Amino acid sequence: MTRHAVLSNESTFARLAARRSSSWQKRCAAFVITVAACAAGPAAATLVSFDTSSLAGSAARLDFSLLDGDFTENNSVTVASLSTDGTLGGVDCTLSCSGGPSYAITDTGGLGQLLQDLILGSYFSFDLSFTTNYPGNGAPDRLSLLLLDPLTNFTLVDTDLDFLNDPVPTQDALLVVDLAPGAQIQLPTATDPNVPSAGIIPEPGAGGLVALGLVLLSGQRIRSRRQSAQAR
Ligand SMILES: [Ca+2]
Ligand SMILES: [Ca+2]
Repeated sequence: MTRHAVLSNESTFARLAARRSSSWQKRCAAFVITVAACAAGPAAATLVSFDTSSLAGSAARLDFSLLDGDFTENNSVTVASLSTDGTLGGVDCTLSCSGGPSYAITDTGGLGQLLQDLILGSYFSFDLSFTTNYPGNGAPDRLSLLLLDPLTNFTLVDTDLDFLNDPVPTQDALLVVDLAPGAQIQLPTATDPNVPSAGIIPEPGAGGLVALGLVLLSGQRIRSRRQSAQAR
């Protein structure tokens, strides 16, 4: 092969590498822009599940209540993909609640509430997402989940998530979230009978996907710089 032919092959390779790199960069950039647009929506959902084997066969009522603490109508909670190997029964979504089977509750009027009756199996689970607005007046709005006897509305479980003296009180909750920036899902450390959380799993957040897209872009730039250097 002549020196001219080798140079010609090398410059063809460099052109192809540059074209492929440009195409990759365009695709990665489109991915980042798309995900960043999605990031403007509600907070990423978290999959929450509880092991209800100790109460399997019992009639129960899930009570998701969002109580206003800051005297401002500024927060909402979404409960989606409610699932169990027991039997889902009637739903009451009338109090500052809308939708179905994905439900949104708000703090409009001071209280939003979703009630879901069911016959318990060995677990129930749902996707939870929420806003975290808190202007600093009063107390943060509080979401609590209670597991109740549908006949009496008394709790079926004694838990150590008891906040009777708080501005927004709750007792024997299976889950509590105080809606303020940086809000964390609080779970009980003791339950009687035993209803342990089978785990909370954050769904892939938009922020993480944006970071992944940026890593792909920068990795592609490093590779294309190396290929250009080798082709020279
Ligand atoms: Ca509020
Ligand atoms: Ca208790």
